[in-house]
Amino acid sequence: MDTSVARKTNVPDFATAYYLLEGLNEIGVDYLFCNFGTDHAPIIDEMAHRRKRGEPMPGVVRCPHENTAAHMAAGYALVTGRGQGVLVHVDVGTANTANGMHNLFRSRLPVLLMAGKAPFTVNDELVGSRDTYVHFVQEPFDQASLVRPYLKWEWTLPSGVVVKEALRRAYSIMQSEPRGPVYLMMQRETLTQHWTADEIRRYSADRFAATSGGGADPKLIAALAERLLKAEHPILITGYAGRNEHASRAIDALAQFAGIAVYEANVTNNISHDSPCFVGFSADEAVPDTDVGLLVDVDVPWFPSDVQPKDNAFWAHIDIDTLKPGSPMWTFPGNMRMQGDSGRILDQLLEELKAKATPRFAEAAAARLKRIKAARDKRIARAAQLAADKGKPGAINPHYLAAELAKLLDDEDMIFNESVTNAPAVLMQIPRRLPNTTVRAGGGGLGWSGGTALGAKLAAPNRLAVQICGDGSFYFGNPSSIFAVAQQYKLPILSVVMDNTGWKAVKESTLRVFPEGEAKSANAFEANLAPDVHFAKVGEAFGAYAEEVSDPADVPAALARCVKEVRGGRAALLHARITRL
Ligand SMILES: Cc1ncc(C[n+]2csc(CCOP(=O)(O)OP(=O)(O)O)c2C)c(N)n1
Ligand SMILES: [Mg+2]
Repeated sequence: MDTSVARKTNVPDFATAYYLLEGLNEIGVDYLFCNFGTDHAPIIDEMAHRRKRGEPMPGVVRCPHENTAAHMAAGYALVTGRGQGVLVHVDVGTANTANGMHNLFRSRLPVLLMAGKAPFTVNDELVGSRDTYVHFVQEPFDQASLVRPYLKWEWTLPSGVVVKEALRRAYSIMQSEPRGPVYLMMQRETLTQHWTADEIRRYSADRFAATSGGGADPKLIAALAERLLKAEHPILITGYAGRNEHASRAIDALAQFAGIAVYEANVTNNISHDSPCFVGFSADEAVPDTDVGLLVDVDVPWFPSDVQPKDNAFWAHIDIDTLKPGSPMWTFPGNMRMQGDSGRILDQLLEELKAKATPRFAEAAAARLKRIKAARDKRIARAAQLAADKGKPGAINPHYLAAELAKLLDDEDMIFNESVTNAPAVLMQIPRRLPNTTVRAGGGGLGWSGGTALGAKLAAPNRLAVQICGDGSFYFGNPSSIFAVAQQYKLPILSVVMDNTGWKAVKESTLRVFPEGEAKSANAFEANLAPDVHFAKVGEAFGAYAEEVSDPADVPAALARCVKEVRGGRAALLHARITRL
């Protein structure tokens, strides 16, 4: 039945799915990362319809697995700052994105997740009624509950007449700070409803803005500047300020002016690793001595089980998300908390400090910079020493492997570091100058680096996107889906698999809790995976260039061949046999 027949008007008349695609284009969704099912028949038909009419709509990237789709949206948002659409199949497809939604939510990355819902009519009352077995079994009571812990907003589209308003609302919420996932569900009968073009209102970006982070109360800034003027051991710890270039520069400028040691804690890189104030990825040695500490955009500045700050230290917490409402527990100190744009707040702080700085302060800051340089030099020497040991055949040293890769990368190239227990080696051996170019997931759901690299590559075709993962993480990432997308959409990424034949993190965790336990006595950590696998063949099955390397002497040439292939337009995979767990 075509409901448009009933309408006697000259105004054009289209299905809701037609306006959905138009609305997505209007809110600035460039891509839909899709895994389709029966729920999408109206959307698929309108995609063809809009294409036939030459009308704009987002590009469609079909992903064999939803994990790829969700993480491609993550990579794209990471590079552009803009959330994209992920379109999946009812409850089952939504369930397959849960790991991705966890990672996006914890990384504060926007995404508009969309899924169909089983049709609500069963007797062909409306276009799109139930017509197949799965429609009767794919309707849970609470579909959104599958991803609700990771959502800022959810809704089921009640009628096509509000489709553009719903999309604008979804977009404003996902793009407002702190950013994150939103979820829109749609039934087939809603998507096939017809509406005339003048019944569908437009909701433009200039009238319906998203909320951004602001500066801080000048009184708090003045009080913090007073503290810093008197500080003897100030430090700054940051986890994700580097998602914003301005904040990265502001941290460096403040640190150099005031002689503050800067540490990074997960998520991304935030300050040039060439900065004289950058001292590494663990503040454990410095925290107990700190008298004035700055926590800037950070989730986990240290592990309280390892280190405790002084009782009388003063901690200022500057964060786009000071409250961490997504976490039942958040334990880190903040004698003063300022929620907002960390770049703007640190600019305010530096201005205030400059106005108040005395010669004595300048002298003390200069003395601190000398101490910081000594700590830096020590760290750099230690990194070189670790990389000098190449390992043995079948047991390549990850430090050496990462250091060799570093030689082949440009400043703009992007690393997605999912090498788990070897992540510190990758961080240490591949120093970066530009912020947000070495990313670790804000979340803990493994299997993210391949999809994220693909999404980043789509957003930044001229930059190399490198996935470095453990063998366990490689499996989690559904690699056949990753390489299929790389081939189909010509998205050449480099995948380096650090294979230690299993889950070293699981073994280490057991040893941390039970250093002398039964598992240790029996040398049974339930961590070994199949030892004789050939990951290169997975890449080759999808036309990627692939190599296996186990002799350290072969590492530089193997890496160079892989990088050359990727820069030439073909995905490449290097399966490296590193020191076993
Ligand atoms: C989706 C998911 N499942 C399970 C885990 C638990 N987990 C954390 S680290 C790890 C091992 C990862 O293995 P691999 O990538 O080879 O790194 P390695 O520990 O060997 O360095 C596992 C299974 C997780 N974080 N995410
Ligand atoms: Mg492993």
